[in-house]
Amino acid sequence: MTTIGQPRLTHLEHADRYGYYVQRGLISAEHLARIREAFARLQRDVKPEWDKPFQTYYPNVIEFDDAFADLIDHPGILEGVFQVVGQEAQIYSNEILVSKPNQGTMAWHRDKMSIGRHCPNQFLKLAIFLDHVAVDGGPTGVIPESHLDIYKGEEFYHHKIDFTAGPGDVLAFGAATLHRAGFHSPNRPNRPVIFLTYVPWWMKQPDYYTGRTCEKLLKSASPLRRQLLGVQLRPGVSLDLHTA
Ligand SMILES: O=C(O)CCC(=O)C(=O)O
Repeated sequence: MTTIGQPRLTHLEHADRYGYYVQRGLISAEHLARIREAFARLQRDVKPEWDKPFQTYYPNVIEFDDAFADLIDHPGILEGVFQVVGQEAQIYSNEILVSKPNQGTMAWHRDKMSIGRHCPNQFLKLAIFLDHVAVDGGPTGVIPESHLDIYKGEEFYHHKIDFTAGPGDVLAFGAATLHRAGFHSPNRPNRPVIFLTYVPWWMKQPDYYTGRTCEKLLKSASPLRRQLLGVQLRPGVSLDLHTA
């Protein structure tokens, strides 16, 4: 967004107004190199939960390698998450979705409408990009302002943004924001994206999320990380008293 003298919107203001926000180049080159190495190993050593012609899905990746786990409490990521979700944020899910060349697009959809209907941005999904994603390379798309009327769908489609990402970019959007993976041309490579979803402490984590009981993660976890994993709120954060 261009600034012409006035302050930029905060992540919270951008999410409230448009249903998403963007952080360009947030993840350092050094961290991205670790992530790429871990992702190559993941593909070699782990059977995906599903492998469809258009998409491959690896859940719970933070348990596989610290390169992924170190994203959950990355200060830049938490800056936006704490603004939007609150200081009592915890992880809801964490996965890698690999879009594959398929000559089509995913359908526009909203995630978890039972949450999105009431508190759209309290279910905040972050797409973290490893590589450049071209407009025909399976870009994640969002529709600005589609979170403002959950009873409308198609009416919004022509306002779409196909997010052409750079390495280390983050695109965050709420449960009621229409989104999809866009056109993925046969000439483009597979497109991995790490998705981290954060919710407030009082929201239930799903059964398929297993990080809360992962010994490997818990043994070295800081109080902040224990909170994010869903174990215990960190000292100074209370549901009855928070200042963010
Ligand atoms: O892979 C993408 O870019 C979109 C993924 C998506 O629609 C979802 O996670 O619900």
